[in-house]
Amino acid sequence: MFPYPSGMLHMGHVRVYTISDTIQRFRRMKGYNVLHPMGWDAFGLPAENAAIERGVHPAEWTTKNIAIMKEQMDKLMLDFDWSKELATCDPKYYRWTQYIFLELYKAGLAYQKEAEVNWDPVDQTVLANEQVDHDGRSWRSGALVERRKLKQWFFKDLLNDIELLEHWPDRVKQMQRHWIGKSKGVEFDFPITANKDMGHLTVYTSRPDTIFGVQYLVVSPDHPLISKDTLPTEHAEETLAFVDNLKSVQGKEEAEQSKKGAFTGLYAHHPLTEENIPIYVAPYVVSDYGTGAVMGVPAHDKRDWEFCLTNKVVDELKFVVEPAIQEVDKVGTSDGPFLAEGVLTALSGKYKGLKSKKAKQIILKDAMEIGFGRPATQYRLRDWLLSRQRYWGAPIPIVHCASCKVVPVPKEDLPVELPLDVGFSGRGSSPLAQTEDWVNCKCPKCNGPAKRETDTMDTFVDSSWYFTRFTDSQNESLPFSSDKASSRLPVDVYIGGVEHAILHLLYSRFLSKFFFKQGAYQDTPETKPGNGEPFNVLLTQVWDINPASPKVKATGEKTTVSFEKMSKSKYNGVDPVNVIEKEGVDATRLHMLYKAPPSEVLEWDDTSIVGMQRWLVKVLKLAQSSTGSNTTIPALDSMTQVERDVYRTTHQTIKQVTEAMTNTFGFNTAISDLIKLSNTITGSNLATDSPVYHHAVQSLVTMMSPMAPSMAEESWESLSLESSRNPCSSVFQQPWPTWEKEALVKDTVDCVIQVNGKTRLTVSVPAGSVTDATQMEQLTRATPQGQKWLGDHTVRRTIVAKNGALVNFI
Ligand code: ANZ
Ligand code: ZN
Repeated sequence: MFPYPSGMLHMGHVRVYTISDTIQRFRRMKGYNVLHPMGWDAFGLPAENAAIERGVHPAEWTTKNIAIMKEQMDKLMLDFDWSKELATCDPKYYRWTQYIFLELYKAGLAYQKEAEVNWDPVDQTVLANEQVDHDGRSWRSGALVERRKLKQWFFKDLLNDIELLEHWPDRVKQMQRHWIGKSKGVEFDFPITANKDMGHLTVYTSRPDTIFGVQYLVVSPDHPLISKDTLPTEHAEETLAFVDNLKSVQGKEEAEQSKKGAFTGLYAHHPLTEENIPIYVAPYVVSDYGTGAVMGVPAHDKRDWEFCLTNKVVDELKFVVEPAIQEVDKVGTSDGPFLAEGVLTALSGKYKGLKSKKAKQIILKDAMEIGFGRPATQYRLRDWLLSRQRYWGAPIPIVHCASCKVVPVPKEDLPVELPLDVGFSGRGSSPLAQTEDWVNCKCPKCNGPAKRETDTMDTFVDSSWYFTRFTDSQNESLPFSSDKASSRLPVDVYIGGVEHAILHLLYSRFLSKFFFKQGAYQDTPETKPGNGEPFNVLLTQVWDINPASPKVKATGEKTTVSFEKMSKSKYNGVDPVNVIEKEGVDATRLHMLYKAPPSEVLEWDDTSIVGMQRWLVKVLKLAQSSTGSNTTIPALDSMTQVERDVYRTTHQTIKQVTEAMTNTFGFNTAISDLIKLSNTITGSNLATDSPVYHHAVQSLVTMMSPMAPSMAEESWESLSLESSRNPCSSVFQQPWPTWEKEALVKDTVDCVIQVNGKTRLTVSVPAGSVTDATQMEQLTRATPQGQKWLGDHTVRRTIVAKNGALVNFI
């Protein structure tokens, strides 16, 4: 995942980029054609804040930050293909983001609708969520922030299809499933009983089996019923005052929390119970889910229960469902609502005794017959609101004309460039809207006077397709060519923080699927370099997810996830550049990879980094000590015992490290295996001019190189000089070492010895001898422990199990 150019890499970046750099160096040495690009998620709020606070132009601020971070990446020895570099704020890039917007518009997937924004009444400006503090006040003016409605742009149909994701981690799929969610239910129409004809109020419910328990109805504060014209005069003032108070963030939060509501003065007729039931308004009902109205069933729904208590709606609750197995004392008490499905009670009239599942079907069928209801499906995912009333983003390529209305900018006129000469006061409408000679334009259709759309796109749009652009980053006639994208996509390994598991990956899937459906690229696995060997989405948990953040309530209520804040708070004070300068780049990289596998939380802590530094020096010394060459490695059966042992460990290590790096991204176990190998070499007393010694050190250095590139290169040079081969060759031009199966064969085996069924000791025995009972007894008696346990007893029977790995003497 590409970074936001904040001006400083944080330790989370260091971790994910070290992982990706390690994988790409490893794969390249294995002969893969790897694309390892980097770019910048360069639009967004902090640049604009810098402009308001310090008077630096966002473009200047961003360019400077990119330069700084690029230098930091170089210091980390991250080997990116800079020829593919892109920045989302570059007109050469956002031209294509605009092009994609127009394609979505053409396909009917981009539309306009009213939605709420945060409004600062003092500065008269729209605020991003990040600019509103915990008390609901503006970051700048300190005014209490209000909610206002604005016409904004949305993308729709963020489809599901999670089941098609083969190689995604289960955890991520589960998170997305929860986020999206599909709800099957029923819409009921309750006729409104008022003297004038007001039609009916439609509610959405997933529990039609509780229809007899409906004791009131509630609409959201934005519901069309809530207006001066519809509300009965004697209630209008009070009700509207209640709704007005919700316009402040604080007022709304408070009312949501306490489930406060107001009576509208209106009633509806319940066609099944024939009762007249009151209609309330409350912010716990949200406007953009279902119909924006619910039927209140306080006996069976938690929120309805709380609402009923807070607002004293009714005295007695109607329990219409009870547990299937009679546990009477648990039902109908004041403990709380009965939430589960069960069996319908006598209060449900002719449906009494039916199980909830059956009752749902029959009640729906009957309701359809009398025109009271119909089946309905709800996706819990709200459409993607992409309008931002900000300057530093890609302008939405739309023109508003008095006669032609909404007109897309013709593709040949793209990019709609951001004007650079604008004012940043932080007050009033966005800088774009205040730049009149930019706003005023000609209608592309009728040539009459028109105005540009002044909203810019959410930066999540920019970052939902950049990986596709990497395959063809210089293309000047299309976002990317179909051939190039098809030959590379989908992305094989995508690495980033798990906090992006939902929004970013969901939006990226949305655009990828759109491209795919449009035929913009094909998935042709047979032509791909990694054919048959699917890679992975790799999400690191650099920090714990703030437990309060990405929780989506069933109602689709607003969630805010603040990534910036989390990364800052966890790593405050740890500047990667300082760490690198103090500890060394290789030690930093190794330490990060060693402390935790990618999927686990890593808290940066440098107390034990000295271990890695010592090991690096040890490897260099080994390389310098080798005076042989690997040209004449003796055949296995003519090696000395010491050579044989070192050779075996070397090949065992090659096998383990290769498998760990290929299959599980287990860099931590790879490092510990490499450390063991270096210990084996040092502890072996093998002559430093032995070709086996050289081979072992060379393999060690080669396998270490993806993780510790500088020390590996230095050690490699030393080895090459000694063996008088081309001293200019780089370790990264070497093929990845392969293991010989025969070299792994052990000439001794550890055998577990039991005496009368109890495990007593292990003995190391020559391979092949273990099936011979007499020899096993001799070998065991020859050890002091064996002496102790067998003593002068006679062995009556010897049982050999597990292919000789376990022997039991009776
Ligand atoms: C009556 C009822 C009785 C409900 C009961 C639940 C339990 P899911 O399953 O997530 O789709 N609901 C519907 N629209 C709403 C809105 N705009 N704002 C807030 N709540 C809304 O949730 C569906 C349930 O969420 C609906 O079923 C409705 O409450 C509520 F024992 O209706 B239920
Ligand atoms: Zn026009």
